[in-house]
Parts: sequence; structure tokens; C-alpha cells
Amino acid sequence: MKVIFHPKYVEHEQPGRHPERPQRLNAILSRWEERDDMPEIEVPEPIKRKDLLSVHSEDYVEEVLEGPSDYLDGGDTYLGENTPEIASLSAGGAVRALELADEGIKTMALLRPPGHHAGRNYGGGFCYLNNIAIAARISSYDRVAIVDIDAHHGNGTSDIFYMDPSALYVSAHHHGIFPGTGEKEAMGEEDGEGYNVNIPFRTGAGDTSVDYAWDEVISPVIEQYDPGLILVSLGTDGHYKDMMTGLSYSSSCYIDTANKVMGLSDKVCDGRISFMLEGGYHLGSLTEIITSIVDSDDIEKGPPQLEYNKVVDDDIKEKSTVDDVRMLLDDHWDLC
Ligand code: OKP
Ligand code: ZN
Repeated sequence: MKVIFHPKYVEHEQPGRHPERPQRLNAILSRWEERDDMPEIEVPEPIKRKDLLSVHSEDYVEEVLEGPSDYLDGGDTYLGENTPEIASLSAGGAVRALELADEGIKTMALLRPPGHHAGRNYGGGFCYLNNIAIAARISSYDRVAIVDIDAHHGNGTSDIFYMDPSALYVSAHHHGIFPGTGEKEAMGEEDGEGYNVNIPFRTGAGDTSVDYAWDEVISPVIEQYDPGLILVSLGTDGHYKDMMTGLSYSSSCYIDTANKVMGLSDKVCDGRISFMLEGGYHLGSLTEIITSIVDSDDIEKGPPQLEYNKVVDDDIKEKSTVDDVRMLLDDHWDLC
């Protein structure tokens, strides 16, 4: 597995004390450096304007690339001097991931700024350009599955493809927090009906609920959709150490899930898969999850030593939510 990273990704800074900070990526890189075990790194080019327009409106692209320095939203997402350049490199990283996936090379794209809250003509939630949506749109596959395992609902990605069956959007997220979308009844509209799958977890959901969701809903839907490419919006903010949300995933929950979806990609689309970083704010868990996923295709390395690996949810706390989703999707997918 290759890593996609640009040195400028760590120059992106939000004003004041902000959780989406450069140390997130520095901590990951330092871990590999300390072990003298740096993975192969691909350095991307900035995104082309025409690729941005595959997802975003002309006016919004203008605003992000040339607009005055100001907040794009209530005060979480600042557009500064160097934001246009770095956001363009972040989206360019998603394009690079797509090119590598075309060659059957799996990637971990360590992108900053993140993208899944950015819609066709809005930014917010620390996001400016929707990296993963752009990769899905410009890809040459008839069907692309986007799996969003950040603990926030990726409202931007969901909106962009809400009426579009050429992308399947599946998200498991903490219900009732920012951005407030992602109800289980929101299943897409018009031609996109059935291609938007939300699993809104209540506070405390963890490893066994995630396993249950994958076995009963996520894996079968992806298999039946039969995508040519799988893209994963990977955020580690559902970890029990991460204070941004109330989910309680362990580090191995993320690592096992990543391996599950990589296995699925081998089975359905010749291993064409990329993980693209969204959130994850507790540095210790973020670091051990990301480095372990990247290292996991090297069997010689053996199982990772994990520091943050308590299983909090061991009795499928959210079984009923997953069962509800399965019932709601009954018209569209064969899940019983
Ligand atoms: C980005 B990602 C109210 C709190 C808003 C924004 C959270 C953005 C999360 N001002 N918090 O999905 O991890
Ligand atoms: Zn998040």
C-alpha cells in the first residue's frame, strides 16, 4: 500500500486553537520516522480546474480559489491566504489515488484539508473541496462505492450523489451531532433512490455494532452494487479516545474494518481501493490506526502493538438501528 502526501498538507492551519491541526499528519509521519520504516510516498499535483467543476459549481470554485480571506461557515472553516493552494493539492491527492487505483495499487491518502462536508456550492466542517467526490466523478467506472467511516455524516458527499446511482454512498456515523444530516430514511432520490445508505449510531456504539453493520448491511450492499472502485472516507474520530464524538470504536475495530473492505475490493474490483483521510483528532489513536492499516499488507511486520484497544461495546448496542436500516433498504437490496 502506498501513501499519498504533500509537504504542504501540514502548512494548512486554521486560526486559533483548532482540532484539525498540522500535528495530525506530523504525528503519523513521526511514527514511521522513529521506526525508520517510512512507506513509499507519492506526492500529488494540484487539481485541475475542470476536475473541480465535475463536482463544484463555477461560483463556488471561484469563491474558494479567489475569494477574500474569511470563514466559509459559522466559524470552523477559515479560507486563508494559502488555503486555495493547499486545498487544491488535497483534491489533487484524491486524483492521484484514483490513478494508482486504476493500476491496482491500494493507497492511503493522508489529505489535509479534509473534504466530505463540502457540497457542490458550500464548504464547512473544516472542508473546502470534496476530495473523494471528485475522484469518484472523474473516474472511468460506471459504479463507484464510497464508504464513509468518519464519525460525522459526510453531508457534502451525500448531497452530491443523492440523485446519482453512479455512486453508492454508505455512511455509519454518530447520530445527532454535526452536521445533523444522515437519517436512516434518507436513502437517495429519483434515479439515486436506494444508493444512499445511512447507519446513524447512537452514543456508545462500538466494535460489535460496527461488525454487525458490515456483515448485515455494508458488505452485502457493496457486493450487490458491484462497483469498479471503492473509496473510503476514513476518519478516526469515532474512536473511544477521540472526544469529538460519542462513538466508542477501538483501534482494531478500524484496522479490521479496513482489512475487510480491502478484501471486498479484491473480490469485487481487482483491489481498486483508496482510503482518504477525513477527521480523527486524538493523535495517539489516529497514528496507530493509520500506520497499522498502511503496514497491514506486509505480513512480515506481524500484528501491530496497539495502545488504545479497549472494546467498549461488546453486545451489539446498535443492533436495532442496523436492523431498521436493513428493513428500510429491503426494496432496493437483498439483505434478509
Ligand atoms: C469534520 B470531520 C459546532 C461544532 C462543529 C465541526 C466538526 C467537523 C468535523 N460549531 N464541529 O468530519 O471530522
Ligand atoms: Zn469527523
